[in-house]
Amino acid sequence: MRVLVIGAGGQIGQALVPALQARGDTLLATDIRPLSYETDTVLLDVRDTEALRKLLHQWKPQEVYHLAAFLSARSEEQPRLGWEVNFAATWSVFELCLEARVERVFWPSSIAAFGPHTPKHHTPQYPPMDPTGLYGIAKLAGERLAEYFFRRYGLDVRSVRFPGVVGPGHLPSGGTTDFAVHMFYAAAEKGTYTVYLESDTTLPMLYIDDAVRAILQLMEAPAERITVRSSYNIQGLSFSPAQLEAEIRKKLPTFRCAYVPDFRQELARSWPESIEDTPARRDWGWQPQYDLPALCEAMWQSVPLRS
Ligand code: NAD
Ligand code: AKB
Repeated sequence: MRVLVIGAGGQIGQALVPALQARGDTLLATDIRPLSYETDTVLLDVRDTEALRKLLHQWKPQEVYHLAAFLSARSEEQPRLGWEVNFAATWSVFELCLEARVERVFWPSSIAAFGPHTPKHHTPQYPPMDPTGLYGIAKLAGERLAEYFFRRYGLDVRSVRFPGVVGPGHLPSGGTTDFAVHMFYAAAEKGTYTVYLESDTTLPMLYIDDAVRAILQLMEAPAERITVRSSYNIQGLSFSPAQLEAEIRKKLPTFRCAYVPDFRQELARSWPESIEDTPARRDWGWQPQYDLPALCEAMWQSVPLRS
């Protein structure tokens, strides 16, 4: 399989690229900045339509994984750029993939596409969606665009609404769920951490290995099994900052958090606490493997502890 990964330098890209390589794919990675790991790379701004067109026609990928994004907090700081990267560039990617006869496209949405009127618990696949943040607005528009490109042009776009992704080796930035990675590193390095959310803000989360498995399973499923052409709900686990703090304390008993909420609290409170994911389980066999103790155990295998 010839594959192009756009936005390969981020939290999900740096875990997905080795998984695609392990599958035997011939891969080209692109990002706007140099990657922190070794792989064949072309530097490219996804908003540069002509450069992307040229690359697609030269590389001729069968699959494209479009991961370039401005996450939720960063999109609040620079809303126009957030729209350009998260929505306008996604339009170009879909259009150019169609033109270059790409067989399958993966593009992730987010739990940020939900909003204050979305049911908070066991959020169904098709609830009311009224995102308040620019990132969520762009994700919801992107979901509609994905379905439109499939129905109107037959472009095989596949998508999941990722919860907050937690994994080692990459300190995420610009998101609202970043605390769940940062807390491990701060606990190991300093023994304290200041959380920018209220302690009881429960959010859906997903361990990185589950996230990568979801992408691979969805992309490998036969097209006729895919009944959701906007974006599939997937649930991993749910926890609040206080629950994560308590779990970390089992390893580091003196660890303490302070809670100083900022603007990200409003975004987090508008998102669901848990997700109902029957269509993903039924259509392509989604089944998460990590609960909170398993996630923490996996993180402690990689996060260096102070001696
Ligand atoms: P990230 O912020 O870690 O990585 C995004 C990458 O996009 C970065 O390497 C960045 O350099 C690149 N990028 C930004 N602007 C670009 C541009 N103009 N041109 C080319 N590249 C550009 O994000 P991630 O966590 O790896 O997320 C990947 C995808 O998954 C995104 O669509 C994101 O919205 C989605 N998602 C992530 C999470 C999560 O918790 N990580 C949750 C829900 C959805
Ligand atoms: C963010 O917090 O912005 C992302 C997401 C949930 O999409 N991690």
